[in-house]
Amino acid sequence: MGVWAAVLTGPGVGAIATIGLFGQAVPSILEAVFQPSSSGGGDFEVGRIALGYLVDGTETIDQVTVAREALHEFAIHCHGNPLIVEAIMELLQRHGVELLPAPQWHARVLAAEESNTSLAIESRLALTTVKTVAGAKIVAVQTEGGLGRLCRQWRAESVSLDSIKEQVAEILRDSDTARLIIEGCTVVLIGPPNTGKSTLLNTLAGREKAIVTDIEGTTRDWISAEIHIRPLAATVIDTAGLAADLADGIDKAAQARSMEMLQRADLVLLVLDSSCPDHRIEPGLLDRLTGKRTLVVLNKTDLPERLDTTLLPPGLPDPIRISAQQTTGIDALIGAICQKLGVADFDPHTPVAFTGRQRTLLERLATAKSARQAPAMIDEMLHGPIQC
Ligand SMILES: Nc1nc2c(ncn2[C@@H]2O[C@H](COP(=O)(O)OP(=O)(O)O)[C@@H](O)[C@H]2O)c(=O)[nH]1
Ligand SMILES: [Mg+2]
Repeated sequence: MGVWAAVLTGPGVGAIATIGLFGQAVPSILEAVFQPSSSGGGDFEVGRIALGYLVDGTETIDQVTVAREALHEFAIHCHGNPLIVEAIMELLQRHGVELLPAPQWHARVLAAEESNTSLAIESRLALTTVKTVAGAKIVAVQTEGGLGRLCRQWRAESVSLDSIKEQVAEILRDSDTARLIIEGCTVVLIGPPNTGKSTLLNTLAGREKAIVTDIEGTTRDWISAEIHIRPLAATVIDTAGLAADLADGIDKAAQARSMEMLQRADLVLLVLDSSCPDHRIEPGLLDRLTGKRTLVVLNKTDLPERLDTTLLPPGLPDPIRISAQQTTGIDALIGAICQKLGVADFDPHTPVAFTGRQRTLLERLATAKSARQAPAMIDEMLHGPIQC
């Protein structure tokens, strides 16, 4: 085993930075580069912190603390100037330390602890990027419960391949929903100009983020806000208005980008103006909504309703009535968003795959030709090499 190091704090200037070090040979490297301020400071008992200087020959690089966090795991806390951090990393590299990006370092350190299953390592890593508290809960339970428990049960009870396949199909479906909670989802606001998309984004975000004006086509490009709609973290994207009667070059380009956004959306909110007799939906738009989870939002219900909803194109879901400006109907809209995405009552203990590796293995299980292939795949799920 070599020695691995990574900068564990974020990039840029900070008061302090933390460098993680892992490996059996860390103490001998520290002996060469660390001068403790007090006698006995270089003994490095587990759980102790030593103050001292990192030195490169006769040159002092920085005053630091070194903590031994576990038998082979150390943390150097230095000053946060990126130049100091770089000099320390370069010094360590010259002493044979392998420098890694932080996620890879974490993964290797976790993998070196033999008691960790692959699912446990992936869970610990996913917890560093998860977007919501609800997502953290889902990820955290998959080791002992959820997917981990099921895999162990399949192995211990020699469950039939048919029954495994049935359960896998359900896990894969639930994983799509869980992904929205764990990784966040994208909600795109789309519709003709001036229907109140930017106002709705502002209302959802609770702050002035989008430019709101009554000149048609003001939202020339897209603008987004991260909004916590429990249990979701949604990136809500306000697109340029889509209408057939906007023909100039800039708006054509902005409309093309709106269409791109539409393709990537987990949910589309088609925002219409209830005070306008004509719904003004661009003819081609509905084709592009085919297969997309869509909600129709009738905005400006504080004004007299002049839109005849019976004349809306067929196939659209029942509209949700709101006033983005008066902030009425917003709770119902949020409820409808969660319902539509299937996250409203999602039980965090539901077994789900939360990494590409897990998903690929489940897909292989789902198409396994013979029951003899299953045990190896299940073992790989629990103990196989992880990607990071
Ligand atoms: N009465 C009323 N006006 C609204 C409402 N929502 C937006 N507006 C107004 O409609 C105009 C266009 O709104 P905007 O959000 O820029 O529309 P967008 O082009 O779809 O982004 C602005 O003058 C807004 O103040 C609403 O709920 N009620
Ligand atoms: Mg706008």
